[in-house]
Formats: sequence, structure tokens, C-alpha cells
Amino acid sequence: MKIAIVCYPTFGGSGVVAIELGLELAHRGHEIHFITYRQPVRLALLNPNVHYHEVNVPEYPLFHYQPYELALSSKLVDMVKLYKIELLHVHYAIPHAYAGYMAKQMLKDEGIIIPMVTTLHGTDITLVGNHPFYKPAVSFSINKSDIVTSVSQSLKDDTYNLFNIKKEIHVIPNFIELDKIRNEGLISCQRSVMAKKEERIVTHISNFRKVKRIPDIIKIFYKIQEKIPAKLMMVGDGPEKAKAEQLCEDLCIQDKVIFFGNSNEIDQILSFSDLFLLPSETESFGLAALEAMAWSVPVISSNSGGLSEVNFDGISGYLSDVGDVDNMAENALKILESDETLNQFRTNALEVAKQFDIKNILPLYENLYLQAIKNTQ
Ligand code: GMT
Repeated sequence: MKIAIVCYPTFGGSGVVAIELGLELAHRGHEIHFITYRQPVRLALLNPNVHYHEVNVPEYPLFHYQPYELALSSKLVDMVKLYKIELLHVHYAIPHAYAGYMAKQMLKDEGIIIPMVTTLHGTDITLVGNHPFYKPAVSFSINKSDIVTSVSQSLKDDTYNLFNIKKEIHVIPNFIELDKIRNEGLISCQRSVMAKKEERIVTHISNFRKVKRIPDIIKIFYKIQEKIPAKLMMVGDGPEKAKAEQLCEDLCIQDKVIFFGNSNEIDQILSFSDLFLLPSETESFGLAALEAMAWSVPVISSNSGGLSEVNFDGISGYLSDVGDVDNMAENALKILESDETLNQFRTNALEVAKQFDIKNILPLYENLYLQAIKNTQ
């Protein structure tokens, strides 16, 4: 199939899922066209089936806001015609589903019927999309998609609760490529640079937005390091990072916390981590937790959103109520204090992660694509 994938190119879950999905589809022989405003972080154009088309929005003094949706829908129309693309797969409803629908309508005017699959990722529904300024357009474009998927049952339920959606939503969970992880090997030489042998390594990776509850991470770690030797790896960047650095100084633990900023070394950091923290306010899925589990790293998370569909309580880690840092720290110590318990949780985390191997998930998308194309013929 010839598929256009529209996504955000930045660090962040929905972009990562879209890129990895596209690359695996290309690997299976499909022709994939990524359409976005910048070359995505994880996109290596080494496969002849992978194409990248940049959306440019020319500056004009009259525009207070650049009309990105307009440029994106025009680009979609051009690329569909040029490459005879058969299907649009848009990731993150805002504004991609809206722009995709406009492209579909423009193409229809020229006699080209193309189906659109929209994948809902989380904040496009639970935070941003739900804002009254966007809500009518988000509802409209979801209802106008030919097929709608969500990355968890929890997000599906939220979508039906928050919007007036008449379409069926198919749950297709996020995934990881376990073969790639096995090939990279599990022992990294950098561990010794980051921590002493006797120190446990606790890690958090995110875009440091409020929803991630970054201060909770510092507070949980503070309690951990009071009991056992430990280091905290904070990977990523965003609005909450400066405050987190300040909090570490206030608690006098700055020498035990490393802030990496955005990093391309995520796999390496996970490979030497002992525990992953994800105490988010809400998380439709928690891809970062799954990535950690794929590296045999157990997860301490909140129980919000779809996290319980990924992190199995008492098996791959533990879940607590949002904000219950005492319970999260207690659970973390339960895992970290004994080598035997840690190893058991490590094994379990990997076992759970295997359920989300891309090999199991990709056919679910392929089937929906075929169904969407068939329905438009
Ligand atoms: O919140 C993020 O880290 C980024 C955001 C995104 O859309 O890029 O993540 C959302 O989509 C991810 C991929 O499907 C999910 O794993 C995250 O749980 C989800 N974030 C939230 O729901 C807060």
C-alpha cells in the first residue's frame, strides 16, 4: 500500500509511534510518505520505501498565526496526486485530522477518493482537544475520519465521554520493537560514568510538561535516596525542567540527579536503569513506561488513564493514586532493596513488554488500512 503518515516530528510519544510504525510498514514493503513540518528525530531515510515531505508555511506580515493546517492540507493534496497515495494515516487529532479531512474534500472535488485513518494519542483528547476553542473542530474531524483508533481502552472511553463521537473507535495499543532492543545488547559501558556500582539507577523520560508531575519524581527519588544509594536520571526537556533543577538544589540532592535534556541515547540510558518513574496526572498509554519495560526496567507509575493497561500492578512494577508519592516511594524501595526482587520484576517487565511487540501490533493497523481502502471502493 502507498500510505501518507502525518505526525509531529518532535520528541514525544505520538511522533515516535507514527515514525516507528511507518518504518516497520516500509520494512514490510509498503511505500510510506511522512508528511510533517520538520524531519522527524527518529527518521532515518535509508529505506527506498521511505519518503519525507516537508510542510512549509511561508511567512507573511499579515499572518499573526501561520496557517499550518492550510499548508498541510495543500501538501497532502499534492503528494497524494504525485505519488498516487492510497491512504492517509494521521496521528494526533489536532490539527492533523482536520487538515486531512480538508485534503480529502479537495481531492474528492477532483474525483480522487482517499480514506483517512485517525489515531488518537492522548492529550489531543484529554487536554488540548477538550478545550472549548477546539472541541467542535476536533469532534467534527474525528467523526469525519473513515477509521478511528485509540492507543488504549482508557483513551477510547475518554473520547466517548468527552466528545459526541458517532464512529466506532478501534483500540490498537502502542508497541515496541523488541528485536531492535535485543540486537543493541543490554550492557552499556556508560553505567560506570553515571553511578557507582552500589547505586541503583532510577530514570524518568518525558517532555517535562505539567501533566508529568515532575516535582513528584524528585520527591519520590528523595525518599529513595534516604534509604539506599541511588542516582536519578532525568531525560528530556520542557517547561517544568528549571523548577525541577531548583527543587533538587533545595533538597540538596543536586549531586545525585543528572539532567540530560533531550537525548538520542534513550536506549542506552534505559539499558543501565534499575527503575522507571512515571507518576503522571494522566497518561493515555505511557509509551515511555513500555520502552523501559522492554529494557527489563520495572515501572513505578500512577494509576491514571491507560497506565494500568501497560504496567501490571505487582508484576511489571506498581501503580499508585496520582500524587501519592509516599506510596510510590515505598513501592520503589520494595523493588530496589533486594537484588532478588529487582531481578524478578525485571524479568516480569520484559515478559509484559513482549505482548506489545510490533510484530503483534502492526497487522492490526494493516487490517484496518485494507478495510478502509475496501470501504471507499
Ligand atoms: O505526553 C507526551 O509525552 C506526548 C504525547 C504525544 O502525543 O506526543 O503522548 C501521548 O501519546 C503517547 C503515544 O501514544 C502516549 O504514550 C502518552 O501516554 C500520551 N500522553 C498523555 O496522554 C499525557
